[in-house]
Amino acid sequence: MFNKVLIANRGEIAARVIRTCQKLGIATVAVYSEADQALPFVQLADESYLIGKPRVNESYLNIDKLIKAAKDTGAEAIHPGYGLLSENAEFARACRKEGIAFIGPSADVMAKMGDKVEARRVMTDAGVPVVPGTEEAVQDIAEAKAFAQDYGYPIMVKAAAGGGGIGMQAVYNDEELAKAYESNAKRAQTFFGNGALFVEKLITNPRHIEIQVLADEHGHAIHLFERECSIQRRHQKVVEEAPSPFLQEKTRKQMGETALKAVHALGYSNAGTIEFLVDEDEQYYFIEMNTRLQVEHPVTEEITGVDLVEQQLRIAAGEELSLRQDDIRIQGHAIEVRIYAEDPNTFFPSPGQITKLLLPEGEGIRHELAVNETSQVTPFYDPMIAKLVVSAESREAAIEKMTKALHGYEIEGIKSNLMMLKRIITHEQFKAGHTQTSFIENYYLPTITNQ
Ligand code: MV4
Repeated sequence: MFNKVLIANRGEIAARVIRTCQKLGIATVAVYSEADQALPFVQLADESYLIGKPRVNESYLNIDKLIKAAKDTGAEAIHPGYGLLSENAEFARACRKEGIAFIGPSADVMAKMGDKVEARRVMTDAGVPVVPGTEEAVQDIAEAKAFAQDYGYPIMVKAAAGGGGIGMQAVYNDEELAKAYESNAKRAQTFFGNGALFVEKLITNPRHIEIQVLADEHGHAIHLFERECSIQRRHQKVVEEAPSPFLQEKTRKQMGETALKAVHALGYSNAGTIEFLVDEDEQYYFIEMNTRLQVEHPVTEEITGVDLVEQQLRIAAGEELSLRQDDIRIQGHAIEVRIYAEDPNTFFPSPGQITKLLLPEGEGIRHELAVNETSQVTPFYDPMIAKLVVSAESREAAIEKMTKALHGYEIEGIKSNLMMLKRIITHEQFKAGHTQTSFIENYYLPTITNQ
């Protein structure tokens, strides 16, 4: 096992990774920007290292500075967290070239999964169901139209280099397709430096269900069942839970086995997530693979008892998985909500000085925090300041616990989405398990002024 690990990230996930390192007796290095000096994760680490100005290009996205920090501090491995450089193959390559272990899969697999057309091809070859779509990037509007002619509208235009919904649009006829083609090619070029597009059949009102996997460097892999992440707003997830209230046992089993097929075909190692869209008939289709630890990983930890960060560290250190598939059982139900510093009416980020932070405590309540009661929320980074995770023996009990916890949660000084979260969690449709991706559009009307 490593003696010292550097965390190339910030906020709640940096703190999360540091906690597991401490549990395993691994020394930690936090890197931080000038804007983050006073945040809890910097204090929590054994050593902290200032890497630069607040802007991410001068700090958390600066590969040279991160490698230098690891060398200066003698860190043997880098944990990239999520977001930032976590799925950047060039970063993984740079780390390994310098003899630093990158806690994630091989750079080649990361690059493959980053290309959505390539990912579809790999999955198809492995026998994983993908959404019907073009096998290659389309070369022009005519090719996209030809697909629509063969398969029928509506279809989805997507960027080959895409992610997070950028460069993606549903279209219902030739005219819309022509417009969407031009604008999304441009957007994709701007965001990803690659304007290539492909098209797929539109899956209407799907659920977003993802399978967590762990795979070691010796060819062993297990899955840790699913997370349901359908409740989101503009591709920003808001509520996640495990297990899914929707899946039948038979589908759950099939999806787990499908995910393992994908992992073995890829020669994947470390923690990963296979994302599926699931339609009303429980048909599931691969859409993307995430080659990192995800924001919502705690709900899986809560229902399986597995520390995913510990497994990542062990795998990256070359250990064999000691967990067997039969060891992994779903125990109870877990729900996570993401707490954002944002205006509840406009959904714009709402930075500022926190003046009060009161956290509900109790059995089955877990906090992942980027801030404390004296923190400043700056405008430089993602406005997610905390996650609240509850677990209980059943979904009903978890909803009840979450409702109580949210009512005991107080943040002052900044605006937050706490009110929206309370409304979602107590909504009849949520309680009934009707958690399609259109949930917020359908049921959440932002009429409130503040929490
Ligand atoms: C889709 C889809 C419907 N049909 N693909 C959104 C982000 C990206 N990972 C894929 N996404 C979608 N792809 C086809 N062919 C609907 C979505 C989608 C969505 C997916 C998961 C969670 C929330 C979503 C919200 C809107 C659209």
